[in-house]
Amino acid sequence: MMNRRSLLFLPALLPVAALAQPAVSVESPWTRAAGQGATGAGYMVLRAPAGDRLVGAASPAAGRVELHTHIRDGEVMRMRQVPAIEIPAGQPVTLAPGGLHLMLIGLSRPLAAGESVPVTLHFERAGEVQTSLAVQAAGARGPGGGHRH
Ligand SMILES: [Cu+2]
Repeated sequence: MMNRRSLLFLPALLPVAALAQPAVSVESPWTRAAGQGATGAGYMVLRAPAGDRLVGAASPAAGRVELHTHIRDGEVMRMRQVPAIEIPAGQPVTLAPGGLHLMLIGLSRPLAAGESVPVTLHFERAGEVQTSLAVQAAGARGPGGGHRH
């Protein structure tokens, strides 16, 4: 009995067009004023219509930038470094005081209210995305800035 050979054809092309559209958006990136050599924190809202992961960040204003979260340890909230921040498809992820944040370690210059700090975000799918953190007053609790009395 002879074997009959059949060729298997792979689907012609994978849909690479999806890679061309903007895969993530960064909204309201901000930080707080801080002194040279201090540690700053970066906050923002991240969206990825198709889902993505933030896997790293860097800034010319900091020695290094880590991804951090807060975890409850008894009655104390502690910061902990995380390897990545998941951004579920179509679901905004908020980096904010008391939760997820970028940690800017070893500021190479003071951050003064009113200026902005360039940051490069590294996403697993979207690649590098440039943003800049608007520097708010030292005690600010949100991206809007200004004092509340
Ligand atoms: Cu931190």
